[in-house]
Amino acid sequence: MTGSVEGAGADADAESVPRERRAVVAKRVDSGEADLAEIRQLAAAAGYEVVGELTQTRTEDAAFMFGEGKVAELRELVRRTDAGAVIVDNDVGPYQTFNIGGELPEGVEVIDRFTLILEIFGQRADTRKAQLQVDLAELRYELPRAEAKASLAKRDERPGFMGLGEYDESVERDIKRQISEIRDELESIAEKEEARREQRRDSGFDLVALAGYTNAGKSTLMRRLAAEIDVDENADRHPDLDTTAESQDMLFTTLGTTTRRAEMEKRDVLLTDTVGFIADLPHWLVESFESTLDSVYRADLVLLVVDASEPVEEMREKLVTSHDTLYERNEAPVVTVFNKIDRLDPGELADKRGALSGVAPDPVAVSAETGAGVAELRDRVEAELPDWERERLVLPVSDEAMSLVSWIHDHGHVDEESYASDQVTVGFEAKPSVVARARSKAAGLVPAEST
Ligand SMILES: Nc1nc2c(ncn2[C@@H]2O[C@H](COP(=O)(O)OP(=O)(O)OP(=O)(O)O)[C@@H](O)[C@H]2O)c(=O)[nH]1
Ligand SMILES: [Mg+2]
Repeated sequence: MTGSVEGAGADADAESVPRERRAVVAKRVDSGEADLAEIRQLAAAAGYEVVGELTQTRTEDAAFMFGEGKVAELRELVRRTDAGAVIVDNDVGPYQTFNIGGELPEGVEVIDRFTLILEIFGQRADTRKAQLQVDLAELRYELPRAEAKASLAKRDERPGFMGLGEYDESVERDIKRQISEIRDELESIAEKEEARREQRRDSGFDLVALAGYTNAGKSTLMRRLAAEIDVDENADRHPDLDTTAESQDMLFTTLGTTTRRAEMEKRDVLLTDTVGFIADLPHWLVESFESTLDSVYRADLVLLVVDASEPVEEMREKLVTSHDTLYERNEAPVVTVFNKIDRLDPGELADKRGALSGVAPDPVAVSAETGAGVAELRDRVEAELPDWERERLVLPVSDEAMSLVSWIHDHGHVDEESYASDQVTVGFEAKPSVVARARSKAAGLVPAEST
């Protein structure tokens, strides 16, 4: 214990956070009660300490978002808590942001929900692709603001403002040019990734993707499924497995995509973990991160992970939104996974299954943390993956035939292999494309005596 005698520990802790990281969170709703839980989590994920909060239920004020009395209250709260930022969980327009800022003490920043999410993404962007996506989202956020300024300046006939008009038009052009450059680069990255997916499919892998809201437990489940094969003798063959994506009780822990091998009984599965969904994102932000979700949309099977410890209505809402997002672009089968069942008692789980049977007909219940239900999940993955074809080839004995047999071992599941003096028989199951290639390779083989 550091046994301090000087007053309340909480205050002492708060003092150590720099002012610009001390934030007041605020939210307005038209009716009902404003819920600050998510914006608090987002603020924490971005590294802010929430030192005060304020809510209001009323219709939107065009100038200030909140009522003027409430803005005065906000100013007092900011002063009292010595906050350096106000985080507003509403879609705050550029003028509203400016107006609120004008009422606050000098230097206090006004941040809206989307800017906050962008800030988190910016901090976590650790690949070229993630950085490009963050840049793209920022530019798309700026563009309508630059357009508004340019058209205002153009409308203004006063000669002194003409120069400003030209200036702002060039800013707008510059933003558009940067957007198109970033799009080109993202497209070429996407093409490379698509080629890699195809190559992996050709090698006999099934591609399984984890999807779901942020903090549902995707990364923890990924580690669990990958770890399932990482026992004893396999341990040193996959040294990277225990350093997979990190997990924290925090929104948007994972931003990039991570792919790991997860051997099932027969199938060779590549499991991809990626960025989580979050509610109420504007379309430009979703579109900017679209290609991150390509690995989900182009998978052979999607595991939709839901935090089953949340209230049933929240689960329903997230399931419905996730299904809409997925089915719009994705043709692969979706298996719903109820995660964190270690936090529920069996009765509660049964109730939730029943209540959600319309949106999640046959979910697999697991705890990624304890491993409960994970074996059943692996069986479901194998059952839901697109069917393999059966084939039985009789080959002449030759070096080429031997290398074809080992190719088949690598790309499918061999259950019969017998050798006679002049021929090899190999029976196997594999993806239709692999079977087709094995057949054509076999047709090209010539008996040993004629080579
Ligand atoms: N009790 C319990 N906690 C879990 C379980 N699975 C995950 N968690 C916790 O939930 C939090 C989020 O887990 P992650 O695996 O990071 O979630 P995620 O879906 O990858 O989140 P993002 O990367 O932010 O989208 C962490 O604190 C985990 O320890 C579970 O089965 N039971
Ligand atoms: Mg994650």
